[in-house]
Amino acid sequence: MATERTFSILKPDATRRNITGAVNALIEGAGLRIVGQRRIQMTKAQAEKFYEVHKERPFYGELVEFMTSGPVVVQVLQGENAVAKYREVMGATNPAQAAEGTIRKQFAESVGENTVHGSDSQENAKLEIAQFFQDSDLTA
Ligand code: DAT
Ligand code: MG
Repeated sequence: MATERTFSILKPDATRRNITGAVNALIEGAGLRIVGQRRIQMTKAQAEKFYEVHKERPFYGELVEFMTSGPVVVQVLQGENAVAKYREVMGATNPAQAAEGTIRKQFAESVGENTVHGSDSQENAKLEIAQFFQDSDLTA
């Protein structure tokens, strides 16, 4: 296993409920290190680009609206097998199907407002990180 990085977003439902610290505790508790973190208000253009892969899906408009409905925390997480590990820590997309102990099981309100984003591959992690961070922003 190699040390790698993944991209994470704490979504507007997390900032609205002031639970970003509680979510970060689960992230760090799983052995992932937050090596970059910034709270931002995503623009519509940023959200549209970020979720471009879903643009033909029926929920795309709703997703972009939600992601711009309040501040988010963009993060880079580093650790052994970070991409797969964070997907495990997040839990299933639909919180009703998320395993016990996962972020989405504990915190997510619905399939649309599901508290966190995590990259689904190393390739996408690199692209997503580059959309929000410069290398010089990141330090382990
Ligand atoms: P994930 O975020 O687990 O990678 P995804 O990439 O399939 O899931 O979808 C991206 C986001 O889109 C997801 O976090 C929430 C929203 N979404 C997915 N499926 C949805 C649905 N059936 N209804 C509403 N929103 C949905
Ligand atoms: Mg996804």
